[in-house]
Amino acid sequence: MPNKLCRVWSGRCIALLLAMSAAPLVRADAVDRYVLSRGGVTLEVSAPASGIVRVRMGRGRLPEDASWAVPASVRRAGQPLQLRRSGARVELVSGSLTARVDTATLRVEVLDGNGQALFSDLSGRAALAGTRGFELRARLRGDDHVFGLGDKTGGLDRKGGSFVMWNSDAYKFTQATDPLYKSVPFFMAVSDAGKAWGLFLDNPWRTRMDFGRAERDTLSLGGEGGALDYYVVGGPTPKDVLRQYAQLTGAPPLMPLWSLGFQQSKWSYRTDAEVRAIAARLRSEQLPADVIYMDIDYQDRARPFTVNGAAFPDLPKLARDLREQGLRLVLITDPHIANAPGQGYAPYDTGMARDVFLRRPDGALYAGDVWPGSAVFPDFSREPVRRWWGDLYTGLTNAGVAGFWNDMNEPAIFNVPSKTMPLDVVHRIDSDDFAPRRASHAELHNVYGQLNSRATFEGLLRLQPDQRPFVLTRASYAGGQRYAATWTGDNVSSWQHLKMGVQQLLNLGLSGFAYAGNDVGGYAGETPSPELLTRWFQIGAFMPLFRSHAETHRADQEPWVGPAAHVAIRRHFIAERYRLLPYLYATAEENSRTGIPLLRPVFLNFPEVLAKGDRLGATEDQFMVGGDLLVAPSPTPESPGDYTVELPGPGWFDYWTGQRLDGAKVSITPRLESLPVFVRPGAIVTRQPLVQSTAFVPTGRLELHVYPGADCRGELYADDGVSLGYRRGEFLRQTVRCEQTAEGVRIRFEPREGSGTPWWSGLTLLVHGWSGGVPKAWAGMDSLPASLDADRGAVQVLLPDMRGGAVEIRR
Ligand code: MIG
Repeated sequence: MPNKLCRVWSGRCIALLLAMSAAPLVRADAVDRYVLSRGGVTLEVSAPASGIVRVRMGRGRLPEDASWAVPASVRRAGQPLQLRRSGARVELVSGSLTARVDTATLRVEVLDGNGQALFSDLSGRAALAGTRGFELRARLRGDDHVFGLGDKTGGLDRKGGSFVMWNSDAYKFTQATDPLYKSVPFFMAVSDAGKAWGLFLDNPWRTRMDFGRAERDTLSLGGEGGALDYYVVGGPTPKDVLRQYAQLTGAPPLMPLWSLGFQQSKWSYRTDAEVRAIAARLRSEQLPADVIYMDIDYQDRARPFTVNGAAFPDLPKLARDLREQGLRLVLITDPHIANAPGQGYAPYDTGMARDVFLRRPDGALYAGDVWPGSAVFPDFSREPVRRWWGDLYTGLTNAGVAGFWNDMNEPAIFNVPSKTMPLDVVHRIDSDDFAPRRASHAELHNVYGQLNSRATFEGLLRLQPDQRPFVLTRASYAGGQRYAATWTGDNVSSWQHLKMGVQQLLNLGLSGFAYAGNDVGGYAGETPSPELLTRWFQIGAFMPLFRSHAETHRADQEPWVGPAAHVAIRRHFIAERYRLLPYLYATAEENSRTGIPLLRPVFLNFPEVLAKGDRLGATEDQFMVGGDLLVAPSPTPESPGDYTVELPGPGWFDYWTGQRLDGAKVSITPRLESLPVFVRPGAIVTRQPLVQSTAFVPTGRLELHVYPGADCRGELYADDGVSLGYRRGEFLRQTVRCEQTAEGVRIRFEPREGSGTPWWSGLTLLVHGWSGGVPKAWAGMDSLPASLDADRGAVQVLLPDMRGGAVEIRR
């Protein structure tokens, strides 16, 4: 046997090193991938990017190289591996990572640059000992915390837990419910020292991940079918892991700015008049808002892509009139198409004509009961079907509907114990670089929602090529963040859910899904008390998606419901979100480039907090928005006693007063009207004048709040908020830095990127941390007036729009 086979594939030469190679290699060789067969099992190690190792294993031969999560362009962009051989071991080096393969057992160990094992597989080829699927055990370090896995409940740290990936409609889920709506088989392990690595198991079948629950210090990954195909990423920081995961599965596209505004939803606003009344009330109450949702009851007999003409006689006019008030419509469009032959129902008729619906193994159409009664289901695993689906949006986008909501796409089916379709329903995959083939629903179940939202997203892009699509999906799979935002489904109006929702969104952010929200106020159960609703609005105002929603047949829970004092508090927090939009939007833009989420656990920005013993527990209820704002709600919101907030270090600021705090511990006596928020020393936070909708461009000045400290910086980012112009350079991005000088503070404006023009006429600079003494002198600019804002402990200076240069404030 030759020890190297060279064959041309994708225009490149791939070196295959075979097991029986005779001559041991004496020096490191560069190979594109490494393949070895032992005992009927074939292993492949490759590196799609430096610092990322991919491992595939198959019975006999390797599994099909295709994926719903990792695009072909990424999988095929192999980085060379340096191959070293010593005895029974082969080492493959990719960047700072080394994959060590035991050639007898096919065990794989992945080591970091210091030779420390991150991932140590204990199974090797025995992982495939069963007749199908796999069972892989690996070592889990005792001090590793585990995060990710999407919207699952349980604590922030997944350690000690066991989880199943199986997309499920989980009405009124609890702390103990698993599985939930989404399957994201990706986790990050972070040691007490803040060192992180990650693993993505790319297998859409029903899988299981156990983090030391079944067996101490042991990670086990099990799958019922499909390929053993996983990626190990090496960090070494938690943020690096997220960047690497985004290299594989993509970062969310920059969403339209309006989707960061407040969104009001309800199952269901049933008539044109009711929607108009909601809009009018939002405006008359001065409650800033951007979106009103229409749930299933706008449709004719719950049939997707129809409108009940009696209740909504002129949808285009409704959409236009709302637009004038700065409000956009988002409409639900479920995947279940009414099984309504011969009734002139176009989605059914055109779908049948093109044979888009799923069938049983015997060829009969599969039908299941959902909202329209008997319904049929598009096979989204076929590209032509996704195109057909996308075209169904023509009428609604022409009517002026701005965004779409893909619900029930686990898919959820009524009146069957499994709550979904039979597993032997046949998909006929025709997509990406998959070989066209028949596949069971058992294989496609967990990607059904992802492919449904992909079809919607891609369809909207075809229909409105220069508009950023907004799609909200309930179910998804890894990589689905490229197509849609999500929410955590049917939560309950309870204090426990208010708390749990934070953890769910943090872990969604750590799993690629940066745009996510919980139904504010809670969806199911008893209607929230005024206190619960108010607290939910306060916390919701800092969540990536801020959407109020509730089940049908419940009392109203719009922000104006309840005592006036409560409404005033909710108004204040919604308004604060709108003031903070420049900061939130800059964070969203960063996310679109890096995959780093908007909502972050404290350790993501400050990995060192993990080392402080029980600090993870202490920080579980806290969260950060971007790199600079730390929000610290009560850990026991239902019975508010005093509590202590531990900040990552000293010198932080109170966001609301602007005052610098003394130590790193703050004692809080909860008051209904306040939610403690703190600012990192070194932050530069942008704020804008209050607008009632992102459709109304603010006038006046952009506020730059400077909080002096180490690594002092902030980002200005602006674009038109809705088009893809930013991809053509039509944006404005500018880094602002500050440094403490002998005499005061210098603020430096770096040169601008992009061709965009700002809405602001100038800047209001607020430098916090000044307790007294009006600043004496200015350098860099001539005679600008400075004033002391004693209440906020800040010096305030009005600046022109700064395209570059620096100003200095001297004491
Ligand atoms: O069977 O469309 O999670 O947000 O209001 C319930 C009606 C179907 C479930 C969604 C919920 C939505 C509801 N839907």
